[in-house]
Amino acid sequence: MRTVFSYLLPYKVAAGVAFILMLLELAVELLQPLLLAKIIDDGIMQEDLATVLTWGAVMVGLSLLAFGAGVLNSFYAGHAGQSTGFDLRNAMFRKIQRSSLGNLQPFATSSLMTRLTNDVTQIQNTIFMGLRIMARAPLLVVGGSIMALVVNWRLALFLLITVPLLVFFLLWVLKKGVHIFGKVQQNVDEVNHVVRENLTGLRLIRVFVRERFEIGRFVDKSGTLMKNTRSAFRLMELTMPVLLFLMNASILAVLWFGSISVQEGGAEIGEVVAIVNYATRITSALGVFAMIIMVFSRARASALRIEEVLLGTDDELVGSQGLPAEKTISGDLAFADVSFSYEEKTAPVLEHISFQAKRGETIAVIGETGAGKSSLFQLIPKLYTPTSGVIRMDGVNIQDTNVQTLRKQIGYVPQAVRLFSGTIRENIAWGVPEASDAAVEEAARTAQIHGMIEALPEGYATLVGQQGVNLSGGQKQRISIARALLRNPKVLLLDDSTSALDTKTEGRFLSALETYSCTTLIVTQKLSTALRADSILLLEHGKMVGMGSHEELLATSPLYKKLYESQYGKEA
Ligand code: DUT
Ligand code: MG
Repeated sequence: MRTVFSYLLPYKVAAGVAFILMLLELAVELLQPLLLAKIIDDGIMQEDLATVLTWGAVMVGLSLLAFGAGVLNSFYAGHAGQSTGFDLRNAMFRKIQRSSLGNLQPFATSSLMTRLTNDVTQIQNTIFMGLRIMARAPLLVVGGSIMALVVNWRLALFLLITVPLLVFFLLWVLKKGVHIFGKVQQNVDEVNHVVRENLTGLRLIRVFVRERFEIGRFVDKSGTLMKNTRSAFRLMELTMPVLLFLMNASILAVLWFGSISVQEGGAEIGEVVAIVNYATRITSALGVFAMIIMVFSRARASALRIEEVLLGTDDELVGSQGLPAEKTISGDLAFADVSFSYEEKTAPVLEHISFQAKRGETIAVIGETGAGKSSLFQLIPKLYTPTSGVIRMDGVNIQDTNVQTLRKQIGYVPQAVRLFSGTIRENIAWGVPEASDAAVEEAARTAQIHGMIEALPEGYATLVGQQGVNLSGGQKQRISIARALLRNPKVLLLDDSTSALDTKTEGRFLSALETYSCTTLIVTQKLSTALRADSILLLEHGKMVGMGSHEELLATSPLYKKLYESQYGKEA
């Protein structure tokens, strides 16, 4: 809670002003019954019209003042709430951007989305409500009770028996509410998760005829959300009747004993009216209190979820801040006994990997699916940190290099290609926005996609994605390759990036690539591609089972021999 609400600090002036305005409103509200009593006792009962008019005018004046204060209070409270929410959202987004992938592993994407939107909204609302009414309700209860005592303590005692009872009751509701609303928030997460999975997997779901199952899954999650929200609201609904019943009972008692007192001369009629008036105001304040409980319970659950993200310890950039930011690497890459697992205590996906790739060399990485090829690649731009062993770039442990400097010199084409909304040009120049048209075209040419782009009516200005053309998997792959090449990388990582290219196009691409002097690691299923590399690294179940030229592997590795024979036939 504390971390989240510390984001309110920069807006303490606005919050302070809102709070003072709220106190002003409260003061007027507490004075009203007193004035009412005065008008009745000194004016109406004495048949003194002047007094009625004077105090009536004062009441109207004060009401106008309270109204003005209320409007201004909304303004400042809104400013404080919205600004805090804005800052919180940005802080979380920044944290997510800079956090290492290992650190984000425990969060589902949908859960991060709920935290960035829903949870922040909860906090915004709470701050607004807090400054608008939250403090007013308890103060009104306390202030109202005191004022009632001042007016006529004997009559006020009837009220004062009920108020503590109600406060205890509401505290009990609060305790239950926090628990239930925590659950509700988690349910919202789960519903979002199902929705997200479904929206991204629409085609798959259709083809596998899983609609019914998925609808069932959604209804199930959505039903739990409804059930828990309903019990939360039931709890809240329970409070109002209990509240009204007890307060009405005490108002009856005030009226009963009030009328006796008035007859015996122990109280004035105006005093009775004033106390009843305080009683109704206290009741409505307690009612507001019930609503506040609801908002607060939600805010608490939300704040905890936001803090889970904000208080994540690591920050990729901080770790390498002291290191030289601009240093060109030449591309000598070496793995020394590197092992890696995604999460602690899980089986390693890479074990004791050692190899070297000299600058300008091309290494083909082959291995069955799940062998650890993509994992190996992700260690090089420091997306993950090895569990043990050292990766060196130009002889320097990459853990000791500036992470952004390193990444700027690596061209990475991930296995799952991702384009962003925008034009084709923007997508290719995504890593180098200032690139010239000539450079963009050059990269596209090497990636064997220039011709296809030129053929489009709008060429490089064609929009991709929902508003534009839909590209084939192979086309996206090549745009993604062009994007990596445009950066003129010193190390190029191609993770199965040529899988959708036919042999001829692929051959042309690999030849064009030779003009780039970068160390290239290429994951491929095709031995024809591997044969063009300087050496081949063979992975099996996370272990290196061979490294060398085609001839060397053929002579030493039975697995390689088998692979070769399966693709080229035994007689080869
Ligand atoms: N793995 C995880 N978490 C991840 C990614 C992978 O635990 O975020 C596991 C799954 C697998 C192993 O790591 O058992 C290696 O996966 P990788 O993706 O590195 O395998 P690959 O060689 O790239 O397989 P493919 O050819 O299917 O791309
Ligand atoms: Mg892979």
